[in-house]
Amino acid sequence: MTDYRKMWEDLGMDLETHDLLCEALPQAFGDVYLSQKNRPEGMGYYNFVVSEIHGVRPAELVEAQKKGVKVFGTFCVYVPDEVVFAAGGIATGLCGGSQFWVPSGEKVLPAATCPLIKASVGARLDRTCPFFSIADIFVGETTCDGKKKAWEILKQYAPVYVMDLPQQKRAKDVADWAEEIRAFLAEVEKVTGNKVTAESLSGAIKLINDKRRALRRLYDFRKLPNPPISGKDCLLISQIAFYDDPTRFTEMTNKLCDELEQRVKDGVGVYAPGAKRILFTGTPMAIPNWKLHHIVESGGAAVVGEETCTGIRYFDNLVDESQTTLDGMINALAERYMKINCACFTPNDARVDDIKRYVKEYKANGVVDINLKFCALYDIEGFLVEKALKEDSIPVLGLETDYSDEDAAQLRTRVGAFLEILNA
Ligand code: BJ8
Repeated sequence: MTDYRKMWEDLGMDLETHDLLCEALPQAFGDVYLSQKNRPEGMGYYNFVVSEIHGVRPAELVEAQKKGVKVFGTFCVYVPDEVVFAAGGIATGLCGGSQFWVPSGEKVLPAATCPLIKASVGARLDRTCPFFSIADIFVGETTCDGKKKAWEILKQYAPVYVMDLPQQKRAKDVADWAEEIRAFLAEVEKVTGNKVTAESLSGAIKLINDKRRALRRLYDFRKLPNPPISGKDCLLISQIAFYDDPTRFTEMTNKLCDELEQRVKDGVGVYAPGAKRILFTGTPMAIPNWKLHHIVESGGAAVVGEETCTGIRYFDNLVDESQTTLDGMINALAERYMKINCACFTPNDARVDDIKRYVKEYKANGVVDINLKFCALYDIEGFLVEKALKEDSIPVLGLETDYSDEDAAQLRTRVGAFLEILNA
């Protein structure tokens, strides 16, 4: 294994504290992932990416920076990666999913803030995540109040650019988002020193659409009666999609899908016959937040899909590839991104429709609606989601949690009781 200590030191990281983080991850990954039986061989690539999570990709980013490439750190699936890649930059997702960074985030944020925000800010302040140290600029958005205010704090430590996301979905809002993308493009050109052309943007649209197509292909296997891959493994792949090199990620995911195709032909599935099928809805699960998938799947059920931004919301809907002008492409980007149904929109009936559609497509027996503590958006919208599902006689369990393991036993009990109802 390569020694990355020199790189971490050069990045100004706190090596002592970072060592503690590196010690904990292999144990957690072994317990949750490597303990699974009958995993596809193609998961070897994603195991490797996790085993070198703070090494291999950060080293690539550092090498690219030496050649003048700029790295943009993002926190929301509304930020159009296409624009960054079209300017010869690299976009990398930065949402923090570890409890390890929460205490540091709490030094500058109220404890009553969503763990995703606390961990993301904490990772930067702690100097224990190379991705946060590498990013030349952070790109925030105005999706929720917590994030909006967190950018102002983050700005005291690093350059931050904020995109203003409309909160309704009228034609005027789509046009406003297209304007925001234009302003972002100008900022990206300024930071990178490169011009975005119709040709480069068209290439970047294809690049990111290909990633979406690969993820869609992967998720289609989860619709089968006995999926050839676990929900936990699919979550890991989705999480890695945020920061891996898009070309390599697409290639490796398609390769894995080839293997899954063969597994299906051979009748290989990963679940016991009759395992109940669960669809998750709600807040995103950033790496290494595998908590609820692990609880549900170790309880004997199958997680067959996630209506989250670390799931279907990330890859659903492609950008129209037929546009030939820069303007047309920017409008196509706005159209596609405004189809993401985040709870920050009002009204947001389309999200409820999506969830019902996914229940059918993924043949879910029940829905688990997850909320990260202190996320008012998804918590409040949860009432409408759960009401709509109950009206359609779709069993639903609402859960609220954070990144700590303190509530694991209680969650296990609640999930166990829910599965019993489904099994009855
Ligand atoms: S498009 S879901 S990635 S904002 S940070 S809203 S959990 S209180 S992450 Fe998100 Fe974009 Fe929407 Fe998706 Fe709540 Fe926490 Fe806010 Fe969060």
